Amino acid sequence: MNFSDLTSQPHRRFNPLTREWVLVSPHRTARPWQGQTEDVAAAAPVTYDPSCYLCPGNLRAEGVANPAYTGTFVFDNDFAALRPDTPAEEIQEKGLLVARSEAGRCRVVCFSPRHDLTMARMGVAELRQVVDTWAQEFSALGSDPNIRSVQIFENRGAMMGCSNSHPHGQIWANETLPNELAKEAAACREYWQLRGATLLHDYLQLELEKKERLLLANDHFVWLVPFWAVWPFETLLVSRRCVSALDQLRDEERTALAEILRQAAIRYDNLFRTPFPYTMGFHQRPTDGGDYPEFHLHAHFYPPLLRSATIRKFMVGYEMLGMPQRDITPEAAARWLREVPARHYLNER
Ligand code: H2U
Ligand code: ZN
Repeated sequence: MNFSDLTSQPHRRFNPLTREWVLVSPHRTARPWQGQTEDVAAAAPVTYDPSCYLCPGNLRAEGVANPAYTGTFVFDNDFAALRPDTPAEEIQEKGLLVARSEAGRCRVVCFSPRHDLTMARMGVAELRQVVDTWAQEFSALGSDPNIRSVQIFENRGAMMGCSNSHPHGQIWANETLPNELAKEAAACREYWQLRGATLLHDYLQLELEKKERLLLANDHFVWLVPFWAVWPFETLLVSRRCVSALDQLRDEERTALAEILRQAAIRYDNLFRTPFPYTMGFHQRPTDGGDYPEFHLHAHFYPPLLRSATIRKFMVGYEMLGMPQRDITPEAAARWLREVPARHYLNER
């Protein structure tokens, strides 16, 4: 098979981070659509919503009041999925009924006091505060000897299960590595042992040479469509320098991250002129105290929208029983995302 066949022939692509395959069927984009369409929410119109549990000064569900915060604001999730005081216990019957207790902590991070903003419409200075807050949280949670993974993420849009349009993200910190991080950490370690470089460093050099999946780049970060993307407009944000987590980023790198996050969020919103739903999050080194020179900081964006604001991808049928599959090639998605204007559609005049 030749690289030029990738645009026309059904094939599988390998994801070296998870060591799983995705089926790519470029010819299927032509099929008609008579399925479900979605309602996509417009941008929140008000800067302060008295009924929002994240706005400054308001009461949360458990009766605690938020402070009159002016930048970022972080609190322990009132409905935390993981709790620090969970006793250590185990069930094990014939290797078939197996369970273990899991301790941890869940935090909610408000990005801004403004109810109506999103990453795409916040300034670089404000986003820089978000980056600093994430880095601080990673260090503080990660320094707890019972925490081995700090998962920072943002669920955006009701379609992705986000419960509130106030700009916010979550952090789940676990006693053990979640599946995705465990797969990536193992692949990165093996690659490092074999080649003496981080997997994403070498991958980034290839993408910088080939250029066809590149979206945006600044001095410290590159945003691209990974060769093995599953979601229609899935992207990957990679640091140029081999750092294993946000805590290792220097001043100028943190600002560069804020800039590229803002730019990426604008491109996504402009794609279908809608607040673009996605789950995004960082993968960072495990926080078990080990040295992870092979782990390379990156963020994944997983958006569900397929070819307009109202048609979304579901992972059903063959994908539940077999493997993930995609119709638009990563290269076509990259071309489409690159052509989108750099200025947010709500700021047009
Ligand atoms: P999502 O919008 O991604 O669901 O995140 C909101 C989180 O905020 C959610 O995990 C928490 C929910 O448990 N939350 C509180 O901690 N306090 C509240 O008063 C409401 C929601
Ligand atoms: Zn709010």
